[in-house]
Amino acid sequence: MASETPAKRPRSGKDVPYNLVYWPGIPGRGEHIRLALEQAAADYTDTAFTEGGVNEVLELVQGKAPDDGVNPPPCAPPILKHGDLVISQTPNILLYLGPRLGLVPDTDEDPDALYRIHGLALTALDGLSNEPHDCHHPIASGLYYEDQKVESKRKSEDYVKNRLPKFLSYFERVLGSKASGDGPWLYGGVLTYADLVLFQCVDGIKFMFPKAMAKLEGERGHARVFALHKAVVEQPKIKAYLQSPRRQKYSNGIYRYYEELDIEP
Ligand SMILES: N[C@@H](CCC(=O)N[C@@H](CS)C(=O)NCC(=O)O)C(=O)O
Repeated sequence: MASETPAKRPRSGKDVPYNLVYWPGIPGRGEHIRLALEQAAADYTDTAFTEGGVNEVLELVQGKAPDDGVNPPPCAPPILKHGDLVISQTPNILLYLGPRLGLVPDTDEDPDALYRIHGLALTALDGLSNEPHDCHHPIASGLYYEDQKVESKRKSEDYVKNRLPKFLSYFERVLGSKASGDGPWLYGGVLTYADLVLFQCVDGIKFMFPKAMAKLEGERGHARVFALHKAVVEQPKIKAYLQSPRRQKYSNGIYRYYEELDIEP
């Protein structure tokens, strides 16, 4: 009998719940983890909704925990705790969860798929999450938006005109490639965590730059990308999640709405 790969091995007992540690009040990068857990109907807790949850975030990012001789202190949330494992970095957490939650093809049958899918998730996070964040914080993450408004406008103009269409066109190309397979998904004809990441990025940018996104959607040059967004919304578990109070409103996180940055491309 083939032994289980580390990616699928239960940590300590099959039903160990996942604990997402993230700031309360914004979807933020934690949302990528929530969507994966929700699509898999996984048993999880979320510090955004637990009493004193913010203290758990602070203890971890201030290095007071985990002081267990194994897990290094994380720098920033999202952080995932699963049994005795504590890991951070959004794509790293998704790499861990993907095979466990059935959000990648079987890693025994197609061991390379994980890295292909992960590359797509990393690219979406680069161009459609990190860059939008820098549109309202182009000078310093530690400064207020109000202290970098002029530069934010310049950055957003370039983003909307050049970078956003570039990344949407890239994903349109991926979705039109043979590797995408049948159906609306990025890889192999099945929904993976990369699809959920791209959905969340597109969704956030629709909130942040509605004029640009309406124009790009209307031009039909990125029809497959917008169809993927719609197909994710229509997944029954995601649909229920999006209508639940667990889905937080966009506010002062990565995707923010500032009228002066809502630029026509
Ligand atoms: N590359 C990291 C970035 C983590 C990150 O910047 N987290 C934000 C919240 S979304 C944070 O709290 N950052 C604190 C800081 O950078 O000082 C990831 O993808 O998880």
